[in-house]
Amino acid sequence: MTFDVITIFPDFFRSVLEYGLLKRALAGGQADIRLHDLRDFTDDRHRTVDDRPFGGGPGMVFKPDPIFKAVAALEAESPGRRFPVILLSPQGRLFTQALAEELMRQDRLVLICGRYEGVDERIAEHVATHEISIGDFVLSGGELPAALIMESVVRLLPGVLGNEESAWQESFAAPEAGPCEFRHGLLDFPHYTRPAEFQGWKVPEVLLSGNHEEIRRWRRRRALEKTWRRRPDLLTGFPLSDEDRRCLSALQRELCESSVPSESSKFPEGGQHQ
Ligand code: 9D3
Repeated sequence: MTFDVITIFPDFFRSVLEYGLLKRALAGGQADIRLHDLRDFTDDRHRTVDDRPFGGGPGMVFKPDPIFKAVAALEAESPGRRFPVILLSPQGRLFTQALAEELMRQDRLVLICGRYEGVDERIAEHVATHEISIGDFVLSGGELPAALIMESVVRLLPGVLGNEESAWQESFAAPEAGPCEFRHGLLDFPHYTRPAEFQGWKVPEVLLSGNHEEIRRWRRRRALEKTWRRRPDLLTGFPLSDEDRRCLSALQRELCESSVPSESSKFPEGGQHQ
C-alpha cells in the first residue's frame, strides 16, 4: 500500500518511519510512504504556500494552487486510477477503527497536511475525497494526524504484525469470534505479568488459579465493568449476552449498595476526565 503525504515538513516524518511498526512495514514491502514537500509545487522565488484570508481575520491560509498541483502530479502517475485524497482538518469526520479498516482496502492513499489557520476550502470541496479529524483537540497541523492514520492502517495490512492472525482477527472476524476493542465495542480487560506481587500490589488471585473458565468470566466481567464506567457510549447497540446482562446488573447492585469510589472521584476538581 502506497501513502503519498503532502506536507511543508517532510522531515517531521523521519522519526516516525524509522521506528517500530512503520519501519518494519516499509522494510517488508507491505507499505511505501512517499513524502512530498508542498513547496516543490510552488512557482515563485519564495516558494509561498500560504496567504492572508479573504474577509480578514488572524493567521494565514494554505493557497489552493500548490496543493492542487501536488495532487494532480500524483494522479498523473497512475492515469485513470482513482484513490482517496484525504485532507486532515479539525473540521473533518472523526477518524475511527471502522474508517481505518475501510482505508486498508485501498492500494494508494494521499494525505494532505494543513497548517496555520487552515486550507482554502476549495481543496476540501473539489480535490479531497475525505476530510478527517483525529479528535476534538487543537493541534497545529495535520502531520501528527497523518502519521497516526498511517500507523493505524498499516498495522491492519496482512503480514505486518508478524502474527498473521491478529490483524485478521481484529479486522475481519465475526463479532462473536473473540475479544477485541472497538469492533466488538468493549474496552480491554486488565493485563498482568510477573511478579505476582510487586510493591505489595497483588495480581488478582483468579489469574493464578489455572481455571480457564473462571479466568474467561473474570476478564469478561472486568471488560464490561471498565466499559460501563468509563465509556458507556460503547455499550449502546452492543450485543450483550445473558451472562453479560447478569454481570452488569450484579455490578449495578454492588455499586449502589457499597460506596465504591467512582472513577471520576480520582480527579476531585473535574469529574469528566477519562
Ligand atoms: C481558530 C479555530 N481553530 C480550529 C479549532 C483553527 C485551527 C486549529 C488547528 C486550524 C487548524 C488547526 C490545525 N489542525 C489540523 O490541521 C488538524 C487537526 C487538529 O487540530 N485536531 C484534530 N485533528 C486534526 S487533523 C488536522
